[in-house]
Amino acid sequence: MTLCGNYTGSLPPMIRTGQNEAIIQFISDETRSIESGFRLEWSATGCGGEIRNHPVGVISSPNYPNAYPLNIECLWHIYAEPGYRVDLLIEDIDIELTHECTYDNLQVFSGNNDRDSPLLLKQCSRAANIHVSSYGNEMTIKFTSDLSNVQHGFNATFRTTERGCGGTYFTDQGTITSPNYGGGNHYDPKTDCSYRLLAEENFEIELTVNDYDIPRSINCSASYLAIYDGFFDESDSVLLAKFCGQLTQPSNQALQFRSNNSILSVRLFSDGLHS
Ligand SMILES: [Ca+2]
Repeated sequence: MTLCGNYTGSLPPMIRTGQNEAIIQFISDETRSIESGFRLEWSATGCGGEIRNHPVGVISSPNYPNAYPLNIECLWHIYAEPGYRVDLLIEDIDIELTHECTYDNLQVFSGNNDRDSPLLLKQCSRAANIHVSSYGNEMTIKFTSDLSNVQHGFNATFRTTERGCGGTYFTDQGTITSPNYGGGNHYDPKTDCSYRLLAEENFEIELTVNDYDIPRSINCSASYLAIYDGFFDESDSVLLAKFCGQLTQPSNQALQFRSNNSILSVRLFSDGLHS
C-alpha cells in the first residue's frame, strides 16, 4: 500500500501482513514540506512458538475458550532436554468435525517438524483427555483452521519426563550404549535417544563405534545409529555416519570419528514400525 496526502476524519484501513514481517518505507524529496508526517501503530497477533526446556506448560488455540479464528495455522515446537520425552494431555478439544479432519484439525508429531516427523495424532470433533507422548525429546503441534465454521478449539498441558536414554555428557571420557544393551535385551521398538558429547572449548572429541546391531532398512531410514559433528538438531551440524544392520569385524566402514569443534552428537532412532 502506498499513501500520500492527508486523512482527516477517516483513517486508511488496517493492513494485515501474511507473515511475521512488515516493512515501512517513508520517502520525501528535496522540496521543503509543511506537512506533519505520519504516525502509525502496530501490534503482533499470532499463535504457536518455540518452547525450550520448560518442564511444564499450557498451550491452547487462539481465543480459547472462545472460538478460534478462521484461516489460521499455528505451529508449536516443544524441545525437552535430551533423554526426556514430551507428554501432552489434551484436556479439552472441540474442532469442526469433518471427514478425515480435512478442514480444521489438531495434529501432533513426534519430532521437530510437521513434514517428516511421525504423526502421533490428528484430531477434530469434541473429545477430552487425550494423551500423547513423543518418542524422543521433541514434539510439534499444529493447529489449522479453514475459511469457514469454527468451534472452541483446544486446551492442552505438556510435561517433560525423563525417558532413560540419551543425555548430555561433559566428561573427559565415557561410554554410551543403547537402552538395555548387552545381556540379550533389546531396546524399545520406538526409540529416539539423543546423546550430546561436549568437551571444553578448543578440545575435540574422538568417538569409536564398538558395536551396533540395528534392523536393516533402505538408507537406514527406519532405524539407525547416526553420528553428527555438532548438535544433530542444529542446522550447522554435519552427519558423519549412519549405521544400520550389524557390525562385522574387520569392518570396511570408518568407525572412528572426530569433532571439528567441541561437540559430537549421537542419535539412536527406531520408528517402531519395523522390527
Ligand atoms: Ca473450519
